[in-house]
Amino acid sequence: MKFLYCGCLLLILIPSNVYADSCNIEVKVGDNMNFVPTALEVSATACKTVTINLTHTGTFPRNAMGHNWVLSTTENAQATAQDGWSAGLENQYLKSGDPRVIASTKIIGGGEGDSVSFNLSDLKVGGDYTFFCSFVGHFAMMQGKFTIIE
Ligand SMILES: [Cu+2]
Repeated sequence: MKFLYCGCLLLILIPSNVYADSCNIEVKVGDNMNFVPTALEVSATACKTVTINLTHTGTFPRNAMGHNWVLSTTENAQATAQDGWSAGLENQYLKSGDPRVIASTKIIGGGEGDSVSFNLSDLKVGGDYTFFCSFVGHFAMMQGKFTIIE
């Protein structure tokens, strides 16, 4: 009797900073100011609705190193974040009812998580969108492209 041994290793290469074709996206933040992954791509054909599951893997509380995940057009992103700074932590550092906000989670601290779902049909394929954190001072570091493909 012969045993066939296959030492083949199947490697599937996926760019580590982009999740394609996923409607349910895990985003990690921590005790420093960055999002993992740093850019997101979703397919409008595959996803009617996108859910962002934001997890804070760090230990600092939300008032010290809190983060949220906010989506707006790239054009509105910086002003939306900066206008949110004065709204305070109790308002998730976003102006109440800000129409520029397409979707947003709560501000979370270490060990916490929050999710947000939104409709892709309201957005444009190929449109210019940016996700960011609206915690005071985080915008410059914590922003990434949100790309919608066919
Ligand atoms: Cu942040």
